[in-house]
Amino acid sequence: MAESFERQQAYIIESQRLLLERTNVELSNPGKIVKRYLYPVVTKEHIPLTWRYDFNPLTNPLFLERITFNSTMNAGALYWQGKYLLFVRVEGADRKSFFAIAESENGVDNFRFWDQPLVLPDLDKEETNVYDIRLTAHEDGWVYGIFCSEKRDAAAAPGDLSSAVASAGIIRSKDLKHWERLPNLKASSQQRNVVLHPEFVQGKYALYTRPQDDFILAKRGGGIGWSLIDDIKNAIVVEEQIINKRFYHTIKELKNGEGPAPLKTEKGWLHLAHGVRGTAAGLRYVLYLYLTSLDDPSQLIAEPAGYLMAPEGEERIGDVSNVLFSNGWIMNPNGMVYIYYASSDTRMHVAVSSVDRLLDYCLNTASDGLRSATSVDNVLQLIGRNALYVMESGICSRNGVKRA
Ligand code: M1P
Repeated sequence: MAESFERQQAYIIESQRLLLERTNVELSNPGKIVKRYLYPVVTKEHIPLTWRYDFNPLTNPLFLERITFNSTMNAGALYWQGKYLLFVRVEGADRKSFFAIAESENGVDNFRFWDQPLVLPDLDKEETNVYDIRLTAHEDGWVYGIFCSEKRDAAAAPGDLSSAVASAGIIRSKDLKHWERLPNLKASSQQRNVVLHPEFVQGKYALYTRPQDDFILAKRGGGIGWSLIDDIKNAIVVEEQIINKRFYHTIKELKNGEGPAPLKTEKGWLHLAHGVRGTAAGLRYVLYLYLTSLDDPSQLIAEPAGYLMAPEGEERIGDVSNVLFSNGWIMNPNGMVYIYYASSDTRMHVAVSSVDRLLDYCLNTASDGLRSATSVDNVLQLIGRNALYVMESGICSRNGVKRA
């Protein structure tokens, strides 16, 4: 018995050591806007063994897992004291999520969880689940975390154990160790994907919102909203304007949501968001970019047509398949942008780009004309502009095939 315990334990410890120390591999992707990496950066196998196993041979002679986790997904991100931090949504086999911080020196591998999960001040005993936190280092000196706080719909019919209500929970800290919980955001609709803008706007806090009539579907909620907040310690959505709309027959026709807090660049606020459409196989979640004005972050400047990233290969498969979701990215001091995204509600990945590249993409890719005719027109225009260079330079023939 003792021998089996020791062998089992040694094997599990060694397997995890190899996983945590594994070097990630950048995938070559010439001409693409972002570079993906071969391995996910945080999986449920990265979760510390002391959170999962009872190490006492007397109480766990078979060295079996005592607490099982289902996924590590939808992580907020923060660049903190030169390190890349992920506030991972850790979901248990019991379907409940909580937040746990994992850190890496280089942002692409060797993520290690801190000793224990984040313990949120427990304000409301009806709150059943918390997830999808967005971090904002605000100019007021606090680091804010805004997350979805979910509870059963009190108006649900007896026997309906699925209907839920989503609102936005708010915490803040100055050292990431001690967290103050502020009252949840008050709004007239359900809210998910609420994000704090990093600067004051007209002397107020500004929130990106996502009004929704229903727990799952946005319905009359027209897209990503914007609301100025008088008092963050008693945050109320008084007025809300839709700044990034949903459109028929697009990647975001069903719903969309702000990703992480936008990045400030010399050409505007750079936003990452998710767009959702329906398919015969269920909802499809992709990631897209848009740019808003530095003078007025609620004013759209540019939005390339379609998605920046969609599920590829194994990313397509998981608990909720065909989903990419991002609520965390980091712009490091060298202008490199680390996009942390979850695939299919199961594991975390990173894709790396630069501010220059993302701005170039945003400003030089045509916006969505919303019709096939405009899409083909965009292609014709590009062919027309290329004709001169291609013919004169002799690099390749008109259809892009290299000349013999
Ligand atoms: O399952 C996909 C996603 O579904 C929801 O997305 P949204 O907030 O746009 O409605 C969330 O539950 C999210 O966590 C999940 O990844």
